[in-house]
Amino acid sequence: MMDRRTAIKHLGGVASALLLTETLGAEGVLPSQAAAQIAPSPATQPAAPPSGPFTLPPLPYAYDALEPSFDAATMHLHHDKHHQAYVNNLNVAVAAHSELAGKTVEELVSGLSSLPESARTAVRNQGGGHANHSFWWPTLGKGGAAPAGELAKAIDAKFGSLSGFQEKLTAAAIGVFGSGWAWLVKMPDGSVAIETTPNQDSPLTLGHKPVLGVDVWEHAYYLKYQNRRPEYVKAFFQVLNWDYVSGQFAQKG
Ligand code: MN3
Repeated sequence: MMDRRTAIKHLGGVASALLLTETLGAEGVLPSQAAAQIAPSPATQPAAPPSGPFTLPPLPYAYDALEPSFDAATMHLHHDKHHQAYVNNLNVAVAAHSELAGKTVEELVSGLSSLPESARTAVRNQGGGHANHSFWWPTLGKGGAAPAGELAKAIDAKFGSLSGFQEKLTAAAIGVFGSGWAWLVKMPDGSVAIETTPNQDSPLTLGHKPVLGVDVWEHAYYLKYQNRRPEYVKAFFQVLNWDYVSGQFAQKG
């Protein structure tokens, strides 16, 4: 019978390495010790993002409140993951800029051109994402089938009718190439207009106040509607909270 040394000599390199590993395992390395050797040390793990100054606002309704138009799974993903990521990334971006501390995200996005260049792109993208979504959630819900008061007058003056407005906003939303938003905004002269923004750019950067908007990033609809953006935009009008939007419009300067 061959002894062990002779046996290893007779095996190929890979097989002998395997045999050697087995032997080490048998010599009493505990599984927990082995795991500790494999796991990265704490020093090599990325630090947790700063928890402020910006925080994720809770949804002002249940995750399934907009069913069946907007499904609960999409709302969880959209709010808890996508919006949270904008908040986290914005906190990282402003952590290196003490001069930005104390500003609201709306102030940051409104004053993009005055920001230090090293912070501008991050505030534009991450701050825009935080501002746009924070604005958006409360405009959804079940409340009113049509605009009221000053907003109803402004929409009629600009678009002739509610259905005329809905047609034009739908066309604008469907026409956004790639990711972005379609908005109804309030102009400095008090009139309303439809505009689109790419990515997470905010109308605030242009000096226009969002009145309502449609998020046409695929993350907003792909789970339920896949590539059918027109169906999603139609569903958006089913969950637009006209009472809230009209009230906000009447309050704004
Ligand atoms: Mn979104």
